[in-house]
This record gives sequence, structure tokens and C-alpha cells, in this order.
Amino acid sequence: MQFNENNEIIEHIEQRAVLVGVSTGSRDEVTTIENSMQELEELAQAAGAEVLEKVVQNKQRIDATYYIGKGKAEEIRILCNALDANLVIFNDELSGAQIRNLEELMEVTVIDRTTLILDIFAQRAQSKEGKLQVELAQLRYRLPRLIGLGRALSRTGAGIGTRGPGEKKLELDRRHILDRISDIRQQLEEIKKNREVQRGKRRKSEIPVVALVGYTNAGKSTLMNQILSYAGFHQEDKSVYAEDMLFATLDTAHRKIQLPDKEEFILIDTVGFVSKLPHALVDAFKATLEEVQDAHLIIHLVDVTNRDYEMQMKVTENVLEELEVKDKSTILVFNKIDRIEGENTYIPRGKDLIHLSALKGIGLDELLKTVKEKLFQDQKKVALLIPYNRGDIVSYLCDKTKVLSTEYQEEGVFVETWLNTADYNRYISFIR
Ligand SMILES: Nc1nc2c(ncn2[C@@H]2O[C@H](COP(=O)(O)OP(=O)(O)OP(=O)(O)O)[C@@H](O)[C@H]2O)c(=O)[nH]1
Ligand SMILES: [Mg+2]
Repeated sequence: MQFNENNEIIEHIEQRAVLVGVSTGSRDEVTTIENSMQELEELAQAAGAEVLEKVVQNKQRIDATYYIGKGKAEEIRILCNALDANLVIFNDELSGAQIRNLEELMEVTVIDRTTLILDIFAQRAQSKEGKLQVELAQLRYRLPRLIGLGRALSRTGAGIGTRGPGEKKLELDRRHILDRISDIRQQLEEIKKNREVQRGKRRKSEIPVVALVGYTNAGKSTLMNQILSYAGFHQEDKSVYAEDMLFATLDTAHRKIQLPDKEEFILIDTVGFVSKLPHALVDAFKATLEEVQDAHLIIHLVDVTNRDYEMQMKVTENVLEELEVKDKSTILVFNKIDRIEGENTYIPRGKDLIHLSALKGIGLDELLKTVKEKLFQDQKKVALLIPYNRGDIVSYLCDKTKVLSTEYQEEGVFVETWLNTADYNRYISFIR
């Protein structure tokens, strides 16, 4: 839809898109071009576009002017004409100059995968922080492309690539964009301080935290809802939004879960990951995922029905590594097994590896049993003597474990507490 200055709808523009990808044949490509184009199609649909055609060019070297070869670009212009397409979406990031050159040649709006993902985020962000993060990412993406300024970037409106909190600011020049960026950064800093206080409170509350993470559309929100309604505990009113669509969840949600035997933990549902995540969005992701860093346990959910589930696991593991939470206790869960039952597909089984259907509730008992073991049973009572120069360990123990007593002795702080296996191994040299 197109809006005027008073935010009234003036025109409804249907986004009729042709998708374009390049396969360089390089071994570094994380997935096949077909799978990558399939994902691009789902992203385009998530942004509200109708996908008319997908075009792939095999090309070892990227063209500086058009990204694809000029001949191919001309073919696509004819195709767009024939199909009445008004948008071309490229599977990789384009430079400002490439966008301008392609638009001149093809006479339609040209955007890239990054702009598309930013657009989805702009449409869905709910919280004030989420909106600011998206605007920041959009501005950072646009800044080096101002010279090339394509149709989508130079026009305010409501088509893909022009939506969102940043849309009114598009006409601002570089100076204004830089001012706005520093203004947003300041606001985000304030929000972050507030959140630190909240996180501190949660850490102190002693209720363990379990984080659901995984690739977008893996079924995280569905699993959260299933756990909420588990065993006759009618907690459905606290349910979260789950949908067959990439990036259904953009803001982290926390729910307190009470198991039938009254044990409690906090479950957090997080934003899903995607391959080739725009660099500008990585910081935004990290901010929303900070809470994963405080988690006692991570549930990594994988959609095994996806042809590319191994690549998706890798992407997720890489993000977890970036968040420095890779060593945390993790349960790997293969989800949507209801769809592969009877099929001759081999899915590995093993310790801390659970087969599940979040939709049907299959495997939920086993999952919750493992969660319980990890959170509540896998603990050893120990006494530690921590030297005074390791105040960091003492604060960790006070924040994260159920401390029974502390005593200031000559050689250090004597602490009696409960440790899970990971912490036990980490602090074994201080145990008396
Ligand atoms: N068949 C089947 N479908 C499932 C299962 N779990 C989830 N789904 C479906 O998968 C789609 C995505 O589920 P969500 O729970 O929204 O996935 P998510 O991981 O939260 O996705 P994002 O929030 O986008 O990252 C929905 O259509 C669910 O109904 C399952 O066990 N079996
Ligand atoms: Mg979700």
C-alpha cells in the first residue's frame, strides 16, 4: 500500500516479484542455490510479495555493473514486462551503483535479500527497542548506498524496502542520517541500561531460565505453547504467536512454566535465525538474544523436515558461538517428526537428542524429563575456597547458584553451594 503524508492510503500496490540468484559454483556456498532460492521465496512471501518466477544464473565472477551479466539483465527486463512484475529481488547484497544500473535497465524496482529481510523486520517489530534496532539497521545499510540511491531507497512509500520506522527519513541527507544514527544509539543505550536492571532481578530470583533457540520456522513458538498447555495446566492464555512464516517471532517472550510437581522455570522464546543474516541486523539480533546468555539451559530446536536442516543447525550453532554461549548445557531437539513418520529418512538419535512433534505433543514427556534432570537433578553439593583475587567467581556463584553459606576466611571466601555438571567441572580446582 502507498500512503500520503497524512498516512492515508492513496494506492494499493501489489508486489509482483521476480527473484534472481547467482550460483558461483564455489565450495564455500553453505547450501545449494535451489534451497537458497526457495528460502528467498519464503522471505518474499513473508514480506507480502507474490513470487512470479525465479531466475538463476551460473556465473563464476560477479559483474561489477549489474551483478549478473548484462545479457541476463536484459532477459529479466523482458520477463518482467511479460509477467507484469514490478519488483526484482536479488538473493545477495547489491551495491548502490548496481541497484541504480539494474533499475535503469530493467525499469522496475530492484532490492536485495538484505533489504527484504529488513523490510520483514520493519513490518513485524513490536517493541520500542525492536523498532529502533530495525531503523538503525536500515540506516546503516542505506548510508553507503546513498550515491546509488535506487527507486526503493529514494522513495518513501509502503512498498517492500521502503516500509518501517525509517520510511519518513529516507529523504534525509547523509548528515541527517548520521545524526539520527547517533540519536538512536543513545536511546538504545538507555533501554539497555534498563534491561540490565531487569536481567539482574531475574538472575537473583533463582528460578532457572531455559531458552528456546533455532532457525526461523523450526517450531519454537509452537513448542512454547505446547509446554504452556502441558498436562492440564491451562496456561494457553499466555500463548505466543506461531505461524508457518519466516520470522513470525521478533521479540523475545518470557513465560513462567510450572510443572505438575510444582517445579518452576522461565522459558524464553526467541527470534529465529536465518542464513546470510544482514550484517546490519546482527547487532539487533545480539541485543534481543542477550537473555540467552543468562540461560541455564538451551533447547536447540531443528525442523528435520527441511531439506537443509543440517545447514540450519550450523547457522544456529555459529550464532550461539558468537553469543559466547556454546558451552552452555544444550538439548538438541529434532522437531516435526510427525511429518516424517513412515518415511525412510534417517535422523540421528543419542543422548540429549530428542525426537519431538511440538504440534502434536509427541516426545514432550521425554523433553520435559530431560529439562528437569538438567535443571534440578543434575546438581552436586560442594564446598569451595575461592581466593580473594577471584571475586568474579564469587559473584557468579552468588548470582547463579543456590548458595547455602559464605564465610570470609584468611585464604579466601569459603562457599557452600550446589553446582551443575558444567560448573562443577569448571570450578573443580577450587573444591575442598
Ligand atoms: N507438522 C508439524 N508442524 C509443526 C511442528 N511444530 C511447528 N510446526 C509448524 O511450523 C510452523 C512454524 O512454527 P513456529 O512455532 O511459528 O516456528 P518458530 O520457530 O517460532 O518460527 P519463527 O518465530 O519464525 O522463528 C507453524 O506452521 C507450525 O504449525 C510439528 O511438530 N509438526
Ligand atoms: Mg516463533
